[in-house]
Amino acid sequence: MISVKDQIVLVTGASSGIGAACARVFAQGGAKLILTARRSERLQQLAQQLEQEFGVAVQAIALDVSDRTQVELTLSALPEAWGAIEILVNNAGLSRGLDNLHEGKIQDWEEMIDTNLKGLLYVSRTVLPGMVSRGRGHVINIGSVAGHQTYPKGNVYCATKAAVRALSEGMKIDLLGTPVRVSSVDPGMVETEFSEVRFHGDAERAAKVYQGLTPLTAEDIADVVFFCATRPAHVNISEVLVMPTDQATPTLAHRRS
Ligand code: NDP
Ligand code: 8X3
Repeated sequence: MISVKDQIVLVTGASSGIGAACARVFAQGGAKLILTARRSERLQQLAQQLEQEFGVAVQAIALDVSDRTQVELTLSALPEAWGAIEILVNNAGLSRGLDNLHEGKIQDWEEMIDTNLKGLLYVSRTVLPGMVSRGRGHVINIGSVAGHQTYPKGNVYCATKAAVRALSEGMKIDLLGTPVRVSSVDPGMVETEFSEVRFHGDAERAAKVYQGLTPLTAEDIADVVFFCATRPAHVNISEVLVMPTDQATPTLAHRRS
């Protein structure tokens, strides 16, 4: 296992769920954190907590990954001591709606494509050149089981996650010959704000997604991300599919009630 102590780790979408859990696990390991998301108040709170609890330095920066100019300006304006990002966790993402394709809402599609696909690309394109020129770095993309199997009404969300899978593969291929590593961590059901966001704030409908089964927690996924990041330099964990014991495929889950 290699240490992440004093390494600079950038987590996108760190204001909740898997991103916030990743921030915590890297803080516990002594990393220096750059936490980004759109909700800056939440980020500030998390940053304060982690600084107090683990004595690490944290930069909390409001950033909408779907805004290319904002991504480029924000990341290129990092203080000099924070520029050498060693680990990038491309986590920011969302689903919007669960509709038949022929009835889907275009605005939902745009938001998913702009965030899950284009946002990941904008951030990676800005951070990767530094990793290559410094000769060290690791990109960890949060994909999904939805990128492995399309499920009814998941159409565009599944397409964005299939694209993330293809991009992880493409990054690994294009970075061959450099020491930069690329991993994809692909979860099944994780209980976070994900379903509430998907259903545009309908908490009751969101709760039903996890009813009668034991879903994964954000911490379960953060553990796997941390595992990938702490393998020896010659080991690249390329892809990890992590499912709840109660879920076999996106559409096949065991519910007790
Ligand atoms: P949450 O809704 O809890 O967290 C999503 C995070 O992404 C938030 O911090 C949110 O912050 C951020 N985000 C959304 N849009 C943007 C944007 N445009 N710019 C910057 N940040 C953004 O859900 P999860 O933690 O579950 O989701 C994290 C990742 O995990 C996503 O990529 C998701 O697709 C993936 N995933 C989730 C699964 C699940 O079952 N929960 C399963 C498989 C994959 P803010 O709103 O403050 O910007
Ligand atoms: C999130 C898991 O099954 O809702 O990516 O698509 S699922």
